[in-house]
Amino acid sequence: MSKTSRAHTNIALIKYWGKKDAKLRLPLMSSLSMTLDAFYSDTQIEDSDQMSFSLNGKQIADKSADRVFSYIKLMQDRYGVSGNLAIKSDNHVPTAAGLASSSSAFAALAAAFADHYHLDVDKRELSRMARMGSGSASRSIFGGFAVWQKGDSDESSYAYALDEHPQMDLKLLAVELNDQPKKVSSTKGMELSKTSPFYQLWLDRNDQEIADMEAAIKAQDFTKLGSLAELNASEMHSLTFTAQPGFTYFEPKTIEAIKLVQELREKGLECYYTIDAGPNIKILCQEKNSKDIVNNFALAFDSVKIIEAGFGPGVTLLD
Ligand code: 2P0
Repeated sequence: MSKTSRAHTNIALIKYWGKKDAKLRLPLMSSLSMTLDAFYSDTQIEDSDQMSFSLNGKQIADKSADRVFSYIKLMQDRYGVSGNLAIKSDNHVPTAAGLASSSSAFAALAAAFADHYHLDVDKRELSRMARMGSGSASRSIFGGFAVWQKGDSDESSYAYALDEHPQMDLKLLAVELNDQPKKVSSTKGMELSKTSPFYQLWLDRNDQEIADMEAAIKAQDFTKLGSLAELNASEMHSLTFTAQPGFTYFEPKTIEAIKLVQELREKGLECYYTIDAGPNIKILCQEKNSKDIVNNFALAFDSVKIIEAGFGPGVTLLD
């Protein structure tokens, strides 16, 4: 049996939104993220007489199990190993977080796979392995701030740690506005977005956006970091509006929440938003303001669920 591997989810501050190679999951741009302490996946693998996948204690036999099994097959072929496996995963990523669990799930699965077969892989290689399960999982191998450099091949596309133990005062508030499953998958949304007339501009701006964000992190400049993250998320969502045909992940409450963030900022309660491939908003703020921001959201939205997260660690094997 493998040890239990634990990986945390991450939130992209500069986003991955476009694939160059869907099979290898090579991205068209580099991305930069914050790993989050509040949300994680635990995974264990053992030999078995047939392939099985259980999630949060329940046997799964749907599309998500097929995705896990085809990933295992891909990794077994890559490393010349074989055998049926029982895969057990526990996701500590509440729906209320509005965060995709695929980043922590595939980072934990890659690490459990490497441990089960005693593969001699370093974190860079683990990041490449995780990338092939889900692009954003490449970044969850590392704690703190991580960069996934796009590269142009399987060998050169991996994440690395920018700062695994940041001293910066930065919190993320995951605000649940809507708990319905998203209608357009990330993979589909990325492909559709390529038809936007702004898509080339999105790619052209990537190097500068990464460099600017790295500088903001180095300077521990919260205002710069928040403004850049908000702009990058808005650029990503502009691609969905301007795709042919256009679509959006936003719901009416998403717009209300964006306006509230803008109002709070004007009142001196500094905060910024970022939004992934769904209607929920994540707020970047400093510890001193987080309670006030939560209270303002609770007043504006009935029975809203908000979870606060700080910096999380990279993937680890538990004893
Ligand atoms: C990100 N997202 O950088 C971007 C921003 C959503 C918006 O990565 O297709 O599940 O498995 O490689 O990693 C969500 O997509 O995509 C994502 P696949 P993934 O975090």
